[in-house]
This record gives sequence, structure tokens and C-alpha cells, in this order.
Amino acid sequence: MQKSPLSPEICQQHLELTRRHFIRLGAAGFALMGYPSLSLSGDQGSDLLEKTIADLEYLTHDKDFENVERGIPPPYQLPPEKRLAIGMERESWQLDVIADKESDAQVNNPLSRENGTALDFKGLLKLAGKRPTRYLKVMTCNNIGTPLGMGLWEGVPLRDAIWAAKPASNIRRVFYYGHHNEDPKQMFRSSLPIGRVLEDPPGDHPVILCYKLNGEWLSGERGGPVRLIVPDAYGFKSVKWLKSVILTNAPAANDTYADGNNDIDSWMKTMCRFIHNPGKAKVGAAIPLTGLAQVGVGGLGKVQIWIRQNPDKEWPKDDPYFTKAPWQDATILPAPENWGGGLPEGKLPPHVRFFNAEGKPQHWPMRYTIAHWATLLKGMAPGKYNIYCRTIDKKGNAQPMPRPFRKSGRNTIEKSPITVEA
Ligand SMILES: Nc1nc2c(c(=O)[nH]1)N[C@H]1C(S)=C(S)[C@@H](COP(=O)(O)O)O[C@H]1N2
Ligand SMILES: [Mo]
Repeated sequence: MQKSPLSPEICQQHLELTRRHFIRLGAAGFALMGYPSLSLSGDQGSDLLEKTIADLEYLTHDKDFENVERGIPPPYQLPPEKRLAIGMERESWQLDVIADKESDAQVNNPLSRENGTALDFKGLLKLAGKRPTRYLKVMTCNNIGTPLGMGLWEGVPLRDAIWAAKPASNIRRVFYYGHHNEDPKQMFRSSLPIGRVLEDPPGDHPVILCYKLNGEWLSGERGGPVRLIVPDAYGFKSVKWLKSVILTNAPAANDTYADGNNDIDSWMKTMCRFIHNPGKAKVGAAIPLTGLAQVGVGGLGKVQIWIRQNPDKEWPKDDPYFTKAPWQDATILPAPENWGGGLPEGKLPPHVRFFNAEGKPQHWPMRYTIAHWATLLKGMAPGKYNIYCRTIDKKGNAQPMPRPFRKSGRNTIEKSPITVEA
């Protein structure tokens, strides 16, 4: 997930927004903090901060996502004729929704390529009708420290396709997988409890058969023609190049990721990362810092930073998460007015979930997305420092709590060095 250059118009709009936001916050809130002070009183430093914030783009362009993929080759690298033949083009894509042959699941109207009743792309758009499902969700791998990309995804609830297959009984789980070059060794499988697919936890989005990203057809690199998107989960549940959905009475997961010692039932965690740190500054100059927070199931209460002097000095072993450090609050930025990501004029389309008719979010930050944060360091004496950042979730848990184990999602506290020169 990289920053991409923004047009001057976009920068201008973002600047305006940010200026208003900081004026609303007022300098008073920042004056309460200890050394070194953070102040946003409309001086040179805050101009610098605004410029740094203007570089942030909310949505990630398709080509700027990081890929996590298996397949030799991945389907989108095959020649077009081959892609057409294997159903990896919209014209030829077909989805199976069938009963697991190895279980007693009852499905009365299987959608099946074998029987000529599979769901094709036209049928998928018909299911979407005039009200496709659209929501914001960050793609993040439980084994990678920073999110892969922030997207506006569009599709059809998976349950709509499942109900079309008339499932009747003995179904406890949904197994699913994508194209794998007809080689079982290349198969990438994932699964969900049927309950999660048929009903969404309060305040959560449906699992979707996704065919658009940021308003454009889903590219082959991103998993098109159709991938699954599981909003609350890490990336391995969001299978790309989807072709097969299997309804089963098997009670347990069969995920490929289970073999990698991964916690396959993990909800997304809340955590934060740096985006901008100049690394070096002259004494007396204000230092702008920006970053992103991944908003997991616990929501996002605060982003905090700790300016650590004497970074080489040992920290008490009984406080591995630095809870006793003098953390101070950074500013969580409001929802952008220009969403970037290649959307025309940076505008969201209508009917994005949890946005009102005027295109404003009903709450912010939103779960399973990112929020940007920023702060300005001032008055630091010459020397070497490590800056740390952490999140506090809505329940008051400081990162990496309440779930510090790495195989359920990376969320270590990030540090970033800076030298203040005399
Ligand atoms: N078919 C298939 N789907 C897949 C994968 C894969 O290797 N093959 N990788 C998964 C993993 S582990 C992650 S983290 C996400 C990454 O999505 P992205 O490449 O769009 O960023 O895709 C998931 N879907
Ligand atoms: Mo992943």
C-alpha cells in the first residue's frame, strides 16, 4: 500500500479539510500535553503538517495494492484465450454452489458447471439488481505488518447465491476456493461457518461475491472476475479467482492457512503504523508525523505516540508493551472529503454502507477500514530518538492487547527513529 501522487486540486481540498479540522480541535487541547509539546496554532509547523497530511490518499489504487498470491502462474498471467477457457474472464466466469459430495448436505437446486446450471456473470449482476452492496474495507494479511490496501468493494451478498441453490438441511459450513490450474497442490481454500454467511453480526457488512474495486471491474491481479470479500476477517478468507462454493455438513475449517500455523478464526485487530517520519530534523524545526490505524473488531479510540529518548537504554522486562511510557495522543483525522483511489472526482458512489444520502459517514472511524492520524513534534532537544505509535481500542485496550499473538494478526508496536540535529 503506497502513497500515490495527488492532483493539486485534491491536495487543496484535503488541505482545506484538515485546516478546518485542526481549527475545530483548537490549540488548547494540545497545550495540556507534556514535553515536547504538540501545538497546532496556525504557525509554520502546522502548515508543514497540513502539507504532509495533504500527501495522504484514503483509497488505494488497484495497482498499488500489495499482492499475496499463490498459483504458478496466477490466472491473470495466462494468455487471454486460456483465461476465457477456464472462466477467468467476465464473459466466461461461472460459479458452482453445490453440496459437498463427502457430506450429507442437502441442496435442492445446485448451481453447477457440470449440469449447466452454474451462476454466470450476468446472473451475478442480476442478483445485485439496482442495489449492489458497497462498503469500505481494508485488505490486510495476518502475517504482514502493514495493510495491503484500502478499498471500496462492490458485489452481491454470498447468501443470495446460496439461497438461489435452495439449501435444505445438514449444512454447517461453507468451503470455497478459486482457480488453481487444475492442480490440487495449488489450491487455496478457505471457509466460513454458514451462520456468518447467512446473517451479519450487528453493525457488520455481509460477505460478498465481489466484482468491483473503487468503482471499476475487479482486475485479474486483485482476484477478478470475482473474489470473495469477508469484511471482518484477514485477507486469507477473501479468496481470489473464485469458482467454487461448497456447502458442507463438516463441522470444522479446511482452510489452506490452517496449515501455516495461522489462527483462522481471528477477527481483524486494531493497530497503527507510521506513514511519514522525516527521520532527521534541525533543532527548533517542527516535525510532522503521519500514519494509519487499522480499525479492527475493537474499534478505534485513540492513536498515541511516545517519544523515547535514550533508545538504547533497556526498558523494564515486566512491561513488554511499554504501558508505563509517557504516551501522548495524536489526532485521528476525520473522514476525507476526497476519497482518492481513482474514483471520479474522488467521490463515493451512492449507497455505500453506513454512509447517508449526502455521502457522509454515519460514524467515523469505521470498523475494518483505516483511519489516518497525524501529529506535530516540537521543542525536541538535539539527539537520537525512537518514536513509537500505538492504538487504544474502544474498550480501552492498548495495542497489542487484547490479542498479542502474532499468528492471529500482526500488531506489534511500531517504532521509527529520528535524529534531531543541533
Ligand atoms: N485464490 C487465492 N486467493 C487468495 C490468495 C491466494 O493465494 N490465492 N491469497 C490470500 C491472502 S493470504 C491474502 S492476504 C489476500 C491478499 O489480497 P490482495 O492480493 O488482493 O492484496 O488474498 C487472499 N486470497
Ligand atoms: Mo495472507
